[in-house]
Amino acid sequence: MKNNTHGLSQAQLDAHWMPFTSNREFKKDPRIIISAQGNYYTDADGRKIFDGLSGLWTCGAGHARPEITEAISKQSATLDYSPAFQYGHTKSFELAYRITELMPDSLNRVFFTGSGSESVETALKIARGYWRKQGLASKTRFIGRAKGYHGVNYGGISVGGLSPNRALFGQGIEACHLSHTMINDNKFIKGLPNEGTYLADELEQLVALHDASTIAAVIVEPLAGSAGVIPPPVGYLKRLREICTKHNILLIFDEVITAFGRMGSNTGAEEFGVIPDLMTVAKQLTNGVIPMGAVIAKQEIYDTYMETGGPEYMLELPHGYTYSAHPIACAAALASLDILAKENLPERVKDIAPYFQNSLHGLKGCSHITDIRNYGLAGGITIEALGAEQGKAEPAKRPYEIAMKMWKKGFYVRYGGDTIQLGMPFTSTLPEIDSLINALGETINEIR
Ligand code: PXG
Ligand code: PLP
Repeated sequence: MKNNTHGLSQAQLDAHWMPFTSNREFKKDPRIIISAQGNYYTDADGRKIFDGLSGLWTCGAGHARPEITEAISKQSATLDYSPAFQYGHTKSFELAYRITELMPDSLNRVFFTGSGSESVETALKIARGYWRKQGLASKTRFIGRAKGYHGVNYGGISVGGLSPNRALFGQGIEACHLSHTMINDNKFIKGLPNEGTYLADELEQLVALHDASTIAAVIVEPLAGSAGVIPPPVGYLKRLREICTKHNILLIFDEVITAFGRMGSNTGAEEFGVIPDLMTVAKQLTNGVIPMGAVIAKQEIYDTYMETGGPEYMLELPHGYTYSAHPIACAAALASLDILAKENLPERVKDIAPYFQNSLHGLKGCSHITDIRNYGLAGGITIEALGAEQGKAEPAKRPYEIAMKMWKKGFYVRYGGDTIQLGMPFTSTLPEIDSLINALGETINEIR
């Protein structure tokens, strides 16, 4: 067996089919992370690497927080697992209540899942069931948005709007899509763009085409993350809300990236002043330490299930995961939300966001950059496709090369499609922002 420098054999490397990874490229020259502390990773060569995406938008409070470590260790020694169905443990109720305190008032019923994808699937099912329970069984269609990312399960890829995530997988569920808001007028705009609010009116056209009697819900990310950070035009989400209310269509905000601080508020709903009927969360809920997600519903939706649930011993919602409300995940989430509150992290994000914004937009003028977008501590840069002039476009090549060079220089940034994404830790210092942005500018200019 051949050993590579990381002590892993080729057979071991080959055995793991890695998610959303170029497996063949990775396994030739693996990027192995050994440990993490605060805002930095240490790799197999002992190098310190700044975490410019907070894990995968997960670890805003920084890595290896002792409060979370302790909570997990205590919980696993006390109650490591508890059957999720028909029996309960105290932490899930404490956590559910704690989450509702961070939500807009009317969102006050929490269903736990194991991830963002499961949260999306759960929200879509709750939405369809809600209408069916009211005798409106034809309301099954979902409306998503181009460039939307809602995880990888069949419901999520159906409402999602990233074609590479759908192309291989055949028939999904009934869904159509609004246009995205990444229009030419909005290039290099700092924060929320003023143009593009009119794009919300496409919802009226889709309702006219399909009829509200066939539509269960609209699902959007308040700020699209995976597509490369697309902040909503001013008034856009409010307009979607008005049209949904007018036509009796549920509005779902997928806040897997935007909830718990990233936008400078507890949620995107709070930050942008628009209240959905259902919200999906995950990632930052446990600071990324343990998988956990949740769907938060308006009480009226929960009450509808209860009122139509039949005899009391019967299930109102035949849905749930083995790991729903896992006790260790609940303990991690409680500790993580404690840190968020104690250290005022959403406020800290709001405080340093203008600095991040100016620093990031200072990259305008570097080679290949065709757009820069930001809000809170999220930033997206579009890179012109290699070979676009010759009609042989390779949109993902330059972002890949940029991210690899950055890794070598000691900075982790995310690349996806034709974009580079930044999701700075909430605990970033201003010099850390400067050094990441400087290295990024230098690196982008080095690329052919
Ligand atoms: N909805 C949204 C809005 C997300 O951002 C999911 C659902 C799915 O969550 P899970 O936990 O099933 O992965 C996500 C996840 C990126 C990146 O590079 C984004 C995500 C995941 C991995 C990478 O932007 N978002
Ligand atoms: N597949 C099989 C055969 C199962 O028994 C279960 C759960 O009991 C599942 C899938 C679903 O797993 P989970 O509840 O972790 O989503």
